[in-house]
Amino acid sequence: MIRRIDLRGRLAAGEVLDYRALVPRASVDVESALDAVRPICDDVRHRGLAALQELAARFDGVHLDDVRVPEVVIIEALDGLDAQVRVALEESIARARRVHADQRRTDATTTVVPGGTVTERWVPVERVGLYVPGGLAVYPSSVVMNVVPAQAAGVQSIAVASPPQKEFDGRPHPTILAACALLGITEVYASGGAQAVAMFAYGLRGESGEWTCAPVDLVTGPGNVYVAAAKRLLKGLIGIDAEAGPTEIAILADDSANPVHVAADLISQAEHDPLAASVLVTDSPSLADAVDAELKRQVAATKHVERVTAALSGEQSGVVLVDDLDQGLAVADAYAAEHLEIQTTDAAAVAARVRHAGAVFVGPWSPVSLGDYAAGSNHVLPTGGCARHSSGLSVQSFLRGIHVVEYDEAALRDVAAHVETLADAEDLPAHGAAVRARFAGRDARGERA
Ligand code: HSO
Ligand code: ZN
Repeated sequence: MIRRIDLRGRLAAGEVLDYRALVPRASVDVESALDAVRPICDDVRHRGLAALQELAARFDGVHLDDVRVPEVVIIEALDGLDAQVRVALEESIARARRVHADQRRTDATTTVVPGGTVTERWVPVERVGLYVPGGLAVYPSSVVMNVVPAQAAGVQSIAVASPPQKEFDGRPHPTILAACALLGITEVYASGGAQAVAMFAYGLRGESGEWTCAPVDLVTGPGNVYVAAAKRLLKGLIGIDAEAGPTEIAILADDSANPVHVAADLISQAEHDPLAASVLVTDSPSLADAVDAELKRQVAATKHVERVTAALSGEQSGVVLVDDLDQGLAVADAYAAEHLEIQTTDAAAVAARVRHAGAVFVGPWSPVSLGDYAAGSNHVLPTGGCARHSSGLSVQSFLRGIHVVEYDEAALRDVAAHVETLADAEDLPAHGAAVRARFAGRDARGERA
């Protein structure tokens, strides 16, 4: 069901291995979704609610009177929330808040020279739009993972959008609304896909021109390829977190790993999407065989068997056999998985050597599902190899660092010649003149700091 890539012996045979090209990887073509998304974004920009209504009818099969979910509907969703789900969500929120509170940044002032300071001030983004996908599953946990860091960063205005659901009167799923209520979010829109991102970016006006949804500064949250394409298209007008792709799990395991757990974890993320990627990297052929057998057994019994089978048998999934853990780490780093589990002896030491991963899950008691819901960590993570250059969602995603520069006269005088020299070197003499102008008159009058 899952393909094998056997790298054993190839280094010894003198081959130069390009691990990035060898690891399985889904090809998600955001670029080609741009053509479909462009007219949708334009339509929302120019026709507002009428466009959103037509798009909701076309893509979600619902008639929308209004996109804004009344506050009372959000609050009432809490009454309908299963008591156990509520307790679990509250625990998830509490843990995430603990972790994200520690990510807050304090302003730092550097005295560069006596009389010359640079302060880095951390200022939250003013207004954000958080996207919560609908589609194959319902994700109240993603409400938590988006809202908690935004709130911890001090964002004042937070709006949530999630696709309208046919079976719920064109409103987002009630569990999504209930999660919003638990987090104190009262601005929610029944809008999904590219059109939701466009609504956030351009804003939405009512009949008399007032904002129904004021434009946001930043859009975050996972979504399908159309959401990613809309983010790419509108980036610049708005900030974005990342273009999320299908979820990925990589597991680096040795002989000590339990094949039952490894198979279960591979299946857990395959359950998200037929395009999800599950990759096992191991130096143990016997573990690989045992995992194969376990996958057969467990997949037969899993609920979303079609999705899981499609994901595991897709070109994006595979078992990579390596010579040793060093090569395993090189493969894992080249893959730069959204989630990387380390199931080896001395897992913490192996994990400490990982350079590229969205999040690392260490040892037998830290499965990815824990992080998805209740570890306290964030589950909005870089996919598609973006972990090489990007981080998951955090408080930092919602902050901007502003440099505040303050020099006194003596400190400026002290460095003036260097500024002039560099300005001349760049053939920008007016830059140097702007500094000199401050001293010319004073020097002539014999004034000095
Ligand atoms: N594994 C997903 C997040 C998620 N899982 C939500 C369950 N619900 C992407 O990190
Ligand atoms: Zn998951």
